[in-house]
Amino acid sequence: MPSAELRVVRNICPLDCPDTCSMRVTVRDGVAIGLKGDPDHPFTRGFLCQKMAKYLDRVYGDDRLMHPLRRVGPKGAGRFERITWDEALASIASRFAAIADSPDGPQAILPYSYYGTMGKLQASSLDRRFFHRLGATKLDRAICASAGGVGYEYTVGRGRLGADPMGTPRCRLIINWGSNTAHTNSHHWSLMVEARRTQGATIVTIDPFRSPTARRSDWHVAPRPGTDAALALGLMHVIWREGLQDGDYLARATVGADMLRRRVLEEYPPGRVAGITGVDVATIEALARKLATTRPSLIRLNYGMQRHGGGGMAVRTIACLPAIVGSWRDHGGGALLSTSGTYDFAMDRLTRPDLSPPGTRTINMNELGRALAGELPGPPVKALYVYNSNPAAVTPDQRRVLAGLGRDDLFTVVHELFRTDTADYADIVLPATSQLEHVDILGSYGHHDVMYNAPAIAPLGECRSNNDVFRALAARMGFEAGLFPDDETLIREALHGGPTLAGITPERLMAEGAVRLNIPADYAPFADGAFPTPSGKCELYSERMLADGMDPLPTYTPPLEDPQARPDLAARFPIQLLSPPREQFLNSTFANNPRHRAAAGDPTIELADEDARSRSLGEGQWALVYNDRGAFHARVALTGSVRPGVAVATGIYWNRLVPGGSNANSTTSSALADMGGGATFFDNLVEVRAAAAPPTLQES
Ligand SMILES: Nc1nc2c(c(=O)[nH]1)N[C@H]1C(S)=C(S)[C@@H](COP(=O)(O)OP(=O)(O)OC[C@H]3O[C@@H](n4cnc5c(=O)[nH]c(N)nc54)[C@H](O)[C@@H]3O)O[C@H]1N2
Ligand SMILES: Nc1nc2c(c(=O)[nH]1)N[C@H]1C(S)=C(S)[C@@H](COP(=O)(O)OP(=O)(O)OC[C@H]3O[C@@H](n4cnc5c(=O)[nH]c(N)nc54)[C@H](O)[C@@H]3O)O[C@H]1N2
Ligand code: SF4
Ligand SMILES: [Mo]
Repeated sequence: MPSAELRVVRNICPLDCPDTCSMRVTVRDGVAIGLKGDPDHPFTRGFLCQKMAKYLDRVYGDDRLMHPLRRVGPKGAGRFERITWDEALASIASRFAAIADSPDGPQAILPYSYYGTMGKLQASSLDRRFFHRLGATKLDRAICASAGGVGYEYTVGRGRLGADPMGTPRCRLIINWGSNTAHTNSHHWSLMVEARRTQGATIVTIDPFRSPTARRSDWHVAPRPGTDAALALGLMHVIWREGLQDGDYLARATVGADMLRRRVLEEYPPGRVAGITGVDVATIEALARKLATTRPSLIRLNYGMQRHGGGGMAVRTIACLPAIVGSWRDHGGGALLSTSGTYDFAMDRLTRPDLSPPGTRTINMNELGRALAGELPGPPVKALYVYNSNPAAVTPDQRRVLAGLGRDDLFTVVHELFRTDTADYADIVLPATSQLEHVDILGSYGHHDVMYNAPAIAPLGECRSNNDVFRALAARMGFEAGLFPDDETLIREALHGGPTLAGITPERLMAEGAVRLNIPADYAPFADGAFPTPSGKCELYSERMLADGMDPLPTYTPPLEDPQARPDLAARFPIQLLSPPREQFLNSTFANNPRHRAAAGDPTIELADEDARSRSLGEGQWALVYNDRGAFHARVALTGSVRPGVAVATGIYWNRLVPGGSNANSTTSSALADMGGGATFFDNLVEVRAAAAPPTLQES
């Protein structure tokens, strides 16, 4: 017998990242020994980011959970004993059945998940069916993209449609607006750099933080946090004042152009906008002229400006710009927030919302702390089932989240690959498979391919995929077996969608790995001026917004916690804290991996020199960052990356693994944004002071 059989299997990066890379896994005798970016995939082009390049360390990490566990210590202490799957499933099923039969009913059970994996199967199929069938509370998954998603939809219409990133190399102007593209969307960044090299494109970044992307751009514009709508309205003022608008496109493809023109000319002169945004008049004028006179131009809108009280309106306002300058006309031009709406997956067939009893309540995942404290309407939350997420680290208002997770009367299940901060609070921990160990199909929110993830290796230890667990739990609960079919059936159902999926069969996906949606090579969604809105046009004026109680025209909505809007609060907490992701981590994923942790180092707080000086803080010194919600420790970093009054603490660290035992989410607020119930992580006033070197809670 040959001792070494080598196979190469096509896998897809499952992480919550717009790039959705195609990977090649080399397997010998059932063990993955190599992993690299697929050289044949047009977006991946043979490279993976530094986070995933070492994914095999994670798959085979010593700290992988390998069997089910039951808690033996106090909640949060992370002390467990091994149990069998049979015991684990029996105890979950009996507890769920008891709660469902109690006067509180099944709505006292709350699922909590996000996108630890983006796979259609492992992130949103049998899990949803299971909880819908159970009658559990529904979760509004609004932690990331919902404010901007709603604002964008009001403007350009149903679905998240945007520019084709494959057209980016054609662009001559690229604006990264609230987007740290070089780190958070690195394959798109490489196409931007290609545009600079081949077209002489100018790359602009609009960000209060001199982010790694801003540093590598040709032009960095740094508004005060949460003031992007005002900046966009100022650009419109200059464009109309100087007659630089695309009159033909405006006339045939928009509604409300005259009303918007009047508003910006009257209310948003550059002098006023400079006062709101902190961006000087000359810069506003120069940027407006550049945008209106350069084609093709792309605005890569991302999540930075959404995580503020006025985040929905900010995205809605910026999304008007391409129609005013006519940049939707070009392949690669216009705006790109997400490509996810281009996919016609049969999501309702997969998730079966019809199984959920009418009138079932929904809880916004940003309000987990309030939900666990019993502050929301409806029955108390008696059981929590967490998968694909690490709420103890990622959810705002962390002190309250942890207090809730610590409740002795709460029954918590955590299905995970690792003993996360959240798992420490679980009654039952279940071991999950990695992407190499299960099958899935994926869309993307940064390109336009459908991808097939073939299992490369058998599940390690006793690990089980999300779907395998929900099938087993459904059987224990006596649910109809037909609702919980095998993964192959689910793939077929998912692909039974609309026109962009026509001709994309499981067989084709298995053979080709990745297949572009049924859209033209020079896809430009609104080149013809038709938009999927009620009016069929780009809605600069929106009747729907008026009906929903909002200003129907773009406007500036100040942040909830801004020194101009809340001088009282700013008197005590004068610094606006941004806490965006760090290069080495994907949200809190990888924050436990030794190599990634070493590269990231201790948590930092980047401050303006004068803010540090006035607080007697020096480079590298430990500081306490705090407000009324909580506090965390970080080392002062004087990087020249922020203006006075703004600070940046990149994350997301695990509480257990950082000195002081809490991360930046101990200060963030669970207040919701103006649209979509979105999170407001970056709308956060804090104060900073010197602190003694804090102890780390646990080393592992
Ligand atoms: N390396 C890495 N990549 C990731 C992730 C990760 O954790 N690590 N996370 C993934 C996920 S889930 C997401 S949602 C995306 C997020 O992708 P991005 O949207 O690029 O992410 P952020 O870094 O949160 O925000 C982008 C920038 O917005 C800036 N910003 C903050 N407030 C404002 C504001 O008011 N106005 C403007 N103009 N800018 C502002 C921040 O300083 C930051 O540099 O990235 C994905 N990719
Ligand atoms: N302060 C601050 N907070 C933030 C953000 C920020 O920028 N600043 N970003 C926010 C954003 S954009 C997002 S999207 C959220 C992300 O929040 P989360 O979705 O909670 O993201 P992660 O921290 O990556 O946690 C995902 C977990 O899923 C697990 N997992 C992976 N695959 C599987 C699987 O197949 N099965 C199971 N059961 N588990 C699996 C991983 O091990 C990991 O622990 O965080 C938000 N929190
Ligand atoms: S995290 Fe993003 S860039 Fe990195 S390998 Fe995954 S999809 Fe690609
Ligand atoms: Mo996200």
